[in-house]
Amino acid sequence: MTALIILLCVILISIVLVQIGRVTELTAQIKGEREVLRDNSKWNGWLSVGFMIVFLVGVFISAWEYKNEMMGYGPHKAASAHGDILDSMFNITLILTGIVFVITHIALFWFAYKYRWQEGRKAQFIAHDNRLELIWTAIPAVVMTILVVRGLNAWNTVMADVNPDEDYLEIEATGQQFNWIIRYPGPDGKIGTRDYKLTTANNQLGIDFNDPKSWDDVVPGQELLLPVGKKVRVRILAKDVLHNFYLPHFRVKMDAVPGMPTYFVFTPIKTTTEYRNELRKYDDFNLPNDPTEPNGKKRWEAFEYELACAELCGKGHYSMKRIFKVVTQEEYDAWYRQQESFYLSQIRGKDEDPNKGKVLDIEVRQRAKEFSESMKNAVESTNAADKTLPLQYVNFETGSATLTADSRYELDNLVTAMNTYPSLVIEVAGHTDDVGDPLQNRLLSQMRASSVVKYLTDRGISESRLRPRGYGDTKPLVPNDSDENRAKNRRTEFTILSPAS
Ligand SMILES: [Cu+2]
Repeated sequence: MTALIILLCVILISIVLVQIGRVTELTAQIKGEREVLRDNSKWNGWLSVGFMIVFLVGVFISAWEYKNEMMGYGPHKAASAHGDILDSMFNITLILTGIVFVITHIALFWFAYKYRWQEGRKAQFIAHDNRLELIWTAIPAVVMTILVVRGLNAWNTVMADVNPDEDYLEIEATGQQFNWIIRYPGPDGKIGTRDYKLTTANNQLGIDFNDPKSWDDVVPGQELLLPVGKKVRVRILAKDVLHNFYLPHFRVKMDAVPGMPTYFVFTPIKTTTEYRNELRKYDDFNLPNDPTEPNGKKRWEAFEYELACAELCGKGHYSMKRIFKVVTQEEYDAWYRQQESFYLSQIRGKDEDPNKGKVLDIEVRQRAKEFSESMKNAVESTNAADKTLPLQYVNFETGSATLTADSRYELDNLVTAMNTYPSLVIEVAGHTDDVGDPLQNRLLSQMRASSVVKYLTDRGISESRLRPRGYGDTKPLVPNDSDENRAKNRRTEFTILSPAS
């Protein structure tokens, strides 16, 4: 049906055009060619002037109408320290090209009117004019120089790398089909090295875990935070094809090139909340974010800083969106403290772990912290059940009461705790599973408890504060019905006897 209507329209318009042509021919015959030419020229001239005015007015009205859609205006203000430099470059280019646009537009249509065909007027021929040549070479040269010099200046400011002694946060963004993997440094502030040859399903970034700097690195889940006012340096990499790291609100855009690391340095200057409050002033942003839910969140409430991939990198390109929340330093610190080390939570003990069987500094520190926290709880608690704590990392050679070398770390924590709470008296208890002779088990557990006590007395803890006791298999934690449960029952623990709080 639509096709038929279109066809009919085309036929009708063709007929109209043919008829207009005929009418013109007829009038020309009646009036005479010259007169028609003069009339047409006059009409064309005036129409040119009319078009010039209507078009120019339209340009300025639409520019005013849509000014809030431009970068740097209204709700599209930059949220980073360098953002205004780039926005002002767009402004200068807009102003200069705008002036040229208006002048050439007026000249084009005014000349069409002024020099229309008139009886007896002849064209003037200019073969060559040095003055004109000079003017139209010099003006664009000066304008281009201003733009290029300003541009270079802006590039040098925006792309300036950080000084090594400066305070900044370095994160790493790796693009792959189809997501961004973001890595934060651990408390050491340094990101560990990588080697693509180490890439596995568990270690997608190919992080080198021989490098101690990588042990505390964090690969956060969906939520990504940045502290406001802090310089951020992003290392940008790609694993497969070309991607592009694009944070439009921060005016950050840089290619992620496979095999060639790039970087971008920027400082977020507005928190997500501050930016939302600015958007709130605009009518457009007070519309519902989801049109099907008129009472849901407004657009300004739903606003987030988005990370996108600005390179058409494949079918799933659209799904490379991530959200960066900009928050205060305190909120950032609170979030950061909750993040787990990628290595300790995902890799430790697996095939990819080159440090299997070794206790690492970072674990010793972490366990010491946990030990002192649970010790504090146990001392302060009034509940009898909380007074018994396991010595999870204290182990003995098979079938003997000799402590393994790595047991010293936790025993040293216990020494520290005994010195922190000088009135503490504890019972050190050894437990076994139900395999073997009960009497032998009792004996072994007693010897093991004594080994622990000896370790403590050797380090200056008074023997009067320590009661070693071997319980053998008499106090299992869980029924001795599987290897796993038996392992749980073979344990060393201690109980705070006094002071009872
Ligand atoms: Cu991409």
